[in-house]
Amino acid sequence: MKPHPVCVLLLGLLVSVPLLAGADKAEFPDRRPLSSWQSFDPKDYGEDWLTLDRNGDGSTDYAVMVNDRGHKVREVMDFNHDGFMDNFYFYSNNVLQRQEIDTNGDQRIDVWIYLRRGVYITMWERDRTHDGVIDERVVYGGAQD
Ligand SMILES: [Ca+2]
Ligand SMILES: [Ca+2]
Repeated sequence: MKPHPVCVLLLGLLVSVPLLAGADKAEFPDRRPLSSWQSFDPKDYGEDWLTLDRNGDGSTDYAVMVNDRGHKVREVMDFNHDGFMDNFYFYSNNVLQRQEIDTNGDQRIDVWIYLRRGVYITMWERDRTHDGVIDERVVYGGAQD
């Protein structure tokens, strides 16, 4: 009996993912420190920031910092409204350069997404085990412009 094509595909994924993660492991940095301004505590976003309580629960869940030209510099969200910031956006000249996400709400970043021209993903990294160490990285090729 021939295996179902979907089973073959799944098996391929199971085999290929650990190989991919293992191959580059030595190149990965041990830890990725937060930027100096980055905080999971909404109370840390002071007068340099415009803050909002979008769902009206009394806790800040959105903060944005703009420069003197009105361009976004940094933007932070408590996306799941658990009282801690979890999505961090890094801008340059109003264009999104990088997004960092705490996907499981343990107040540690576990996904890093790098963009070109604000929309094209050039690379992403992930801490799949939530231990603070990056263990997966995918780099996309393609024409540079
Ligand atoms: Ca949150
Ligand atoms: Ca996390």
